[in-house]
Amino acid sequence: MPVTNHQRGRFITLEGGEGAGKSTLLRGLEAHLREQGIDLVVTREPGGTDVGEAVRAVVLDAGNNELCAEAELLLMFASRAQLVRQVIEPALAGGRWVLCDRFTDASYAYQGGGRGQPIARIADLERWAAEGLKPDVTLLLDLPVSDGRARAAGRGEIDRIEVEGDAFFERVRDAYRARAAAEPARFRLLDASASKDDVLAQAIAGVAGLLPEATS
Ligand code: Z5A
Repeated sequence: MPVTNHQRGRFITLEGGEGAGKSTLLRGLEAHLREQGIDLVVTREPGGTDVGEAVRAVVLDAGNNELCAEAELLLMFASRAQLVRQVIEPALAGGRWVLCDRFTDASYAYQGGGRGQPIARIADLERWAAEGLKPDVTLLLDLPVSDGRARAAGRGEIDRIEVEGDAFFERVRDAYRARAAAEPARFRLLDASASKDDVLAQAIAGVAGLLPEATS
């Protein structure tokens, strides 16, 4: 029997700049959703599949400093194409929810805003490689760049994207905020400068409308 729209799972993504607290929030939100009885798949980008994790190693390896912006964009979408087809779509079609640490908005913010890749080119890739898949809700952790970088400092090795300067990350933040303003129905703009508990509470409120009791 075909899966109806009603049975389809929900797709939630987490976005934000460096050190905004996505990994921290992901753990808390995953626990909350599981407590609500949600059957959940948790994944990340780039990565989430064997192929995607291999791509992640290439794009984040600080030794690959010759990687051009066009190749970086295509690699992000190569990982995404695999993740959508191998993990996300099958889960959603089977009624499972998916919680993903970053998705296509990150390409608009980093490769579009940060690297200056044409937005129309990213939109083409989104339609083709990501099957036009959009999250039901995107939680954007917004934080001043200097605060995020201070949080991330001292974590150890710096990856190929983290070596960029503040101006790059300001463009990334601007691009994220512009996307949130353009799609207010999908985005929840979270104040990531609040305490960890407060950020989790903001996120729980942000996804509450997706829960079965809220929609029945
Ligand atoms: N990328 C891209 O360019 N294009 C794409 O399409 C995609 C990705 C999908 C890997 O992402 C890189 O890939 C990323 C974008 C690029 N590069 N950068 N920069 P990632 O998500 O794996 O890595 P990340 O963005 O570097 O995440 P992160 O730096 O690990 O940060 P986070 O997960 O947002 O933060 P965290 O680890 O939860 O928290 C950082 C610290 O702050 C930690 O000590 C926490 O305890 C602390 N923290 C967290 N929340 C709080 C609050 N609320 N208050 C105080 N302290 C806090």
